[in-house]
Amino acid sequence: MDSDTNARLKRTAARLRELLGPGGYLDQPADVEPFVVDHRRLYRGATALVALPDSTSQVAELVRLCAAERVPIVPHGGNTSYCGGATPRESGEEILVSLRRMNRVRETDPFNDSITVEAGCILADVQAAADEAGRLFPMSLGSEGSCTIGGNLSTNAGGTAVLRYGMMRDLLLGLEVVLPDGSVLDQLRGLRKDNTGYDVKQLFVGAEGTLGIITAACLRLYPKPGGYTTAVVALDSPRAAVDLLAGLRTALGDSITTFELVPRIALELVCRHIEGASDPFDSPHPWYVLVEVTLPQSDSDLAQRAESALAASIESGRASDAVIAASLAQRSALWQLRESIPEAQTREGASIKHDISIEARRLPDFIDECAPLLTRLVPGARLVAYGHLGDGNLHFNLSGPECANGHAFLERSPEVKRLVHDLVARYRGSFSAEHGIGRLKVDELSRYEDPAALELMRRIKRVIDPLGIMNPGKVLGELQAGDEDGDGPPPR
Ligand code: 2HG
Ligand code: ZN
Repeated sequence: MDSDTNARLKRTAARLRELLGPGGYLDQPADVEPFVVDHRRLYRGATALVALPDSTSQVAELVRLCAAERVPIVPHGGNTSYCGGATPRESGEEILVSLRRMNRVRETDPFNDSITVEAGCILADVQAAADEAGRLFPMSLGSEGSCTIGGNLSTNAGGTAVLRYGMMRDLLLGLEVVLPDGSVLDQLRGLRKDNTGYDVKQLFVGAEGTLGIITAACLRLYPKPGGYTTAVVALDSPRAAVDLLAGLRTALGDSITTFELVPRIALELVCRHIEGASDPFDSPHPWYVLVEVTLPQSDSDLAQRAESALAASIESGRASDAVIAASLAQRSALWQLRESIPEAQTREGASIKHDISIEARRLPDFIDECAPLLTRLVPGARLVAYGHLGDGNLHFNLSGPECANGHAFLERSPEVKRLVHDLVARYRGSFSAEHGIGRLKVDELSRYEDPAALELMRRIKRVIDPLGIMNPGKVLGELQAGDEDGDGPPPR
């Protein structure tokens, strides 16, 4: 860090301590430590100070102070990013802003079916607040006990109920954002219809903190379910899974909320590594899906129709077998088989992760084409392709060969990623369906994104954040003065 940068950083940190007061910041190495290492331990950054503002006006003032000294800011939620999006860089020049003290539910409105919450609210707490009001907030993720609404919005989180309710973007009604100059974008209202020009609030969804700091949001609620029909269905192939989905949708419409693909190897890893997990079937099957149908309070026949539809799929040969949960405990046990796959894969050893999406009906062809190429590239590597088949989104992960050296396997990561992502591009799919770009996938974005879209993104970034202080280096990478059309942020 040069002496000028150091001086500006020190001045800013001193002003922030004054602004935020005791309890409003962390600056001791041991306190800062959990904020500078990402969830997957891919990155270790550094920061002089973690700011803990407790109001939108404090965030605004904080941003103004940083902008005046051109000190970069990294917004931070529950630290569950898969791509290092909330981790400061190694230089220590950035101030980290955690919204964890801004965790109030501002309003629950059952009439409007909406809830207004601050960005630091933990997702599970928002689900609980909605439930208390007799409603459902449907976003559902493995990390829901620690991820925050600000992070969910900033990464446009997906999860296991997208099929029915959409991604975080679809659950958004209104937004409050502190912009990079410290002004506040106030679109915090619960309107269902608003056609007044560009929908600027949506720009901040999926921007991963590179355009501003989301401080509060108004989110959609849904009727509370009357119950669930939850089943694990055994199948011969991903093609059979896609056919099953088509059949179930015809029979049950959009009451299918979850349709998750699980290969045999994932079930084996879960049974091997996760306490209490067991195979629900007597004999092994090559593939499974976890299906959940959400039953409305008003339609008592739907459970029966769901069970008949599953039975019909077995009779017609589309599926081989099915286990339907008969109690809440069984429902949790079936969910555990799916939700603990990431943990089981981590315990198994080194893995290379992909988060791809392709139109769902083409996924089986993709798997058939990609799997043998991967086996040829890394003999012995084990494909653990699982996830949100109903959305066309798979975690196309690779575990190292059994007993292999983890480091040697991970060194193959660039070639493996290239193979998978090149093929995804040929299928006109996405190399990042729900985990975002962060720092990890910056090069992939510039390689695979449509050049016109990429150029628009760069221009938008320059217009909204001309000083380049918001989460620099993430999503679009470094935007230097002289980039492309030469109007990047001025040199510091
Ligand atoms: C999931 O769907 C998460 O379980 C994690 O998105 C995926 O660990 C992964 O690769
Ligand atoms: Zn996922």
